[in-house]
Amino acid sequence: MPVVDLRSDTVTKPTPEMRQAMFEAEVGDDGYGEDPTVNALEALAAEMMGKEAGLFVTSGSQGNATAMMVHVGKGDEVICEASAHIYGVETGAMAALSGAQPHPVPGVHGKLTPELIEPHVRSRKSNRPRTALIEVENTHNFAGGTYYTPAELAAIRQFADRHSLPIHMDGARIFNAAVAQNVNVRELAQYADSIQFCLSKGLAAPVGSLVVGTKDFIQQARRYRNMLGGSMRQAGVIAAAGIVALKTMVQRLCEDHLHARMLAEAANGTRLKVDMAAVQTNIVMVDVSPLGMTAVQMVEKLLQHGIKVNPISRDSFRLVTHKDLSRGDIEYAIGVLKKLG
Ligand code: TLP
Repeated sequence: MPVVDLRSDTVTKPTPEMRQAMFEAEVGDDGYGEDPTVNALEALAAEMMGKEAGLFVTSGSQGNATAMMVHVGKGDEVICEASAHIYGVETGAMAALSGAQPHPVPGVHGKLTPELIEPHVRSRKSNRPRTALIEVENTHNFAGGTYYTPAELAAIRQFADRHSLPIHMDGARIFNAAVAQNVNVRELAQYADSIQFCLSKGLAAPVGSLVVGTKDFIQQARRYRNMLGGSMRQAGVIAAAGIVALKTMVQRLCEDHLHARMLAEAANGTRLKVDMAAVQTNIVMVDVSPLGMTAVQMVEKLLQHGIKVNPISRDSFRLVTHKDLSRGDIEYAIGVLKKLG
């Protein structure tokens, strides 16, 4: 029986080219700014995103945490979407590490708009938390991989400027958003002051994320990264894989998007329900409630057929496509979904 791992794109393994680059990487002590491969990765990331500087961090969570520590502090509030990763899945790091509290706002397909945000911007009374940041997630994980268009981001940027609010983008999967819309990633990045994006999801590097922003922002983020124990010394060994990821793994994401659509259409053709409008990149949320069972029960059944997926809520599970799944794997998974659904 084949094993088809649709739990996450985080399960992807490094490519042979990445392993070779890791083997050959020139390294130095990054604590002194002397690792040439880390420096090259940070410069490449900044350049690709159209920002002044970049910082290599251990993970998406550490990237978001350092960005929060720079942007906000005690008594501040961060407007984010109600099912944002930074709010619900990062162990409460925002509050614990920056001192700011999240202010969750339900979006549409995980997306905020100026109209949705406006009522939540606090008045500047002395007994109110200070609205200090808008956070957007692009693509949005738990809304099913939905993306913001450049126009939607431009509208939020205009609103943020009117209220003198910076924007942080959790762009863990920003390249999925760019490839799905056939736009340069800079067109999405230009609307955010800071961006965190992951190398170790669809881009298949073994470890790491980057934070990009102004030179001043990154200088401060570097201090907080140290505070979190994220100074990694000869990190060129892993940064080398990140460079290969950025140079070779972006365009192929469209294959993951096609696979996600194939799975979604197949699931939707059974009693399982998928909101097809939300199927935009490599994530599919599947509602099992018409089967009269819980997501956990369905996940068990799928596992008996070699299909690994994660339950997301009582009624839904998530399928995530990635480069370590072949067309044959997807076709096998479709067969199982049709059989069980
Ligand atoms: N997402 C993981 C799990 O944590 C759920 C996954 O399997 O999808 N922002 C977004 C939008 C993410 O999806 C994730 C990870 C992160 C941040 C955190 O990245 P890591 O896991 O590198 O800390």
